[in-house]
Amino acid sequence: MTESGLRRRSVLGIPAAGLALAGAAQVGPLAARAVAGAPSIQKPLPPSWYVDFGTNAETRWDSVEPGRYQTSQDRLFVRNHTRTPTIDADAYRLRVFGDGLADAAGISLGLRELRRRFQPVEVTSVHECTGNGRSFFDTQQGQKASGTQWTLGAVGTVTWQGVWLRDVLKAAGLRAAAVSVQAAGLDDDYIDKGVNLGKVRRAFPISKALDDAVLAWGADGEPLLPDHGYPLRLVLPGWVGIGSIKWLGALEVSTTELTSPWNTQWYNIGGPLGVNPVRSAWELPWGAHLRAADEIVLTGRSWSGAAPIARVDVSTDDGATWSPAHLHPSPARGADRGRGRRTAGHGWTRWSHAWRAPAPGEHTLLARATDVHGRTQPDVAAYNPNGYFFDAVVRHPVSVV
Ligand SMILES: Nc1nc2c(c(=O)[nH]1)N[C@H]1C(S)=C(S)[C@@H](COP(=O)(O)O)O[C@H]1N2
Ligand SMILES: [Mo]
Repeated sequence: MTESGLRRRSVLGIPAAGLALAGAAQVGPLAARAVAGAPSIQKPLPPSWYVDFGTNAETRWDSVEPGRYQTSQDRLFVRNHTRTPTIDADAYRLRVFGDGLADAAGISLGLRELRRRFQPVEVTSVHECTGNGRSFFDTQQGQKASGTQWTLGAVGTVTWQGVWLRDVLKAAGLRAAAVSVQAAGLDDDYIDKGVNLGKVRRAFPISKALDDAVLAWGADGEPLLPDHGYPLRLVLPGWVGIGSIKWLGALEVSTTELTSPWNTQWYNIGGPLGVNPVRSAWELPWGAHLRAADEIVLTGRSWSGAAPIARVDVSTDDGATWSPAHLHPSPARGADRGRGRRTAGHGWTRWSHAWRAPAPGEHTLLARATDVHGRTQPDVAAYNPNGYFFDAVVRHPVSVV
């Protein structure tokens, strides 16, 4: 556990289990109000499910249940720039404004109004941090990148409930001249090296807003947890996680391109990052000990921000030989209830591989996925100082005992 993780756990002077129970019973906000210097993350982070990075928490791949497709919120990674705020859903308003609307003063909407006025939609999509896999720049490629040293667990597949952003923008008087939308969160201002950069916010093109962006109040049929954006968040399916602004407070719609430090200083490699790359993970601990057998069935998942996965090739001998993994069918994509034109978003693909009579000793497992657009995973990911988009095939060590 990290130092800040320990601090978080000892804030109330009660053991981790006690705090976790209190959090579960009260769904967080009360605990947050009660504690001066409240923890960044409110939900319980059992060590068997999470690696605790203090303000961030990574899902352990070896805790993912092979039979379960979606990631439930209690197991979903958390990435907070600041800390999870406590928001009163009854008083909550979303502001939509800017010169991209017929009346630049715009509108403000409460939750009840959002639910009443707009067609509900349900979208299943991969939800992933841009920096997922960052630690492998260091451990696999020998060049460390700055930022949270995630392995591959800053990802999940979530079925979101909400409304299409395009419906709300149209109701707000969207003009044909609009080109850009900026979403801003209600969490604390972000302070970087003593400089206040204001609300966590990021701009994205109007094309994404009109395509499949969702204003989500639920996940898996439950209200959002405080840590995941309660009462309302933006979801940009397939895009870099930073695009999916939590605790959404405002949407600015503009006829000129909007920008923020989260477009220029971060989440940018020669331009603001958009669609997430292709990645794969084994549902195994790092350095797993596997009992020798005639056949070991290994499981994993692959995903791409752009398109569903078409094939996954696996190697159990450090890349000397490859064979296709067996792909499992994904549940029917949960989109297009209501007025949606087409299936929006897509989740990851589960796969398995029967490893026949592995010899006792050390082995390296590899998995390389290709999506239906032909995008695949390279042997080496392109280095960048902030460690985004580590998409190389990860070399996963195991020992057969
Ligand atoms: N308001 C706000 N929105 C935010 C963030 C944040 O710190 N504040 N973090 C972003 C980043 S970098 C990621 S990867 C996702 C993580 O969403 P999750 O914590 O629900 O998994 O939220 C994004 N939205
Ligand atoms: Mo992120």
